[in-house]
Amino acid sequence: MTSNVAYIGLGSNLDRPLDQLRKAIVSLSSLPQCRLLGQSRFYRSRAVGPADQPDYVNAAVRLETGLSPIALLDHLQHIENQQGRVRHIRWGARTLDLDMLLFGDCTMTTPRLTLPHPEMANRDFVLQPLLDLTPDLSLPDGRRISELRRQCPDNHLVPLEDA
Ligand code: J1C
Repeated sequence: MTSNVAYIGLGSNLDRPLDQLRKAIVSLSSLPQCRLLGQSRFYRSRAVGPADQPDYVNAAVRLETGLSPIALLDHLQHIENQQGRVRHIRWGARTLDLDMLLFGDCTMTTPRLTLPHPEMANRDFVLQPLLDLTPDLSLPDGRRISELRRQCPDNHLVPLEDA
């Protein structure tokens, strides 16, 4: 079996966000052909997008997986649906988002899946959790996550002490 290391970003700002993320991590850790290699700290972050919504909790996990990228995406969307993700307005409040940030060195652009995740480079709530997991991580094009983190806009990221 060929396996890859994938990084998944988690976000929520509705219905007890920290519980949503903890529950999603339990689901991710029991996916078929997958093994949870690590999880970041949990962070509170100010909403990017419309300002009239609660703060988010964000985190990331590192998974070893024998699944294909699309099969993994299917599972992520199933978990989102299980936790009651309703597609409201674009950039509005949400109970659970699961984003596939990186899948090995895979790069692809298809209607359902773009890798690496197109928006990760300028979001501190994605980059900092990745650095918790793998401080020397780089994108497939060689750019260092630590360098992107230094350059990206400040979104008032605060680690949750009691997480
Ligand atoms: C579609 N997709 O994207 S939802 C899906 N590539 O149907 C997929 N790599 O088919 C497709 N991973 O807006 C294409 N899905 O957290 C991928 N996110 C891929 C997954 N502020 C892919 N502070 C649409 N924190 C899909 N989040 C893609 N503000 C978009 C959910 C899954 C993330 C947000 C803070 C946040 C935000 C906004 C409102 C901008 C935030 C945060 C959606 N998250």
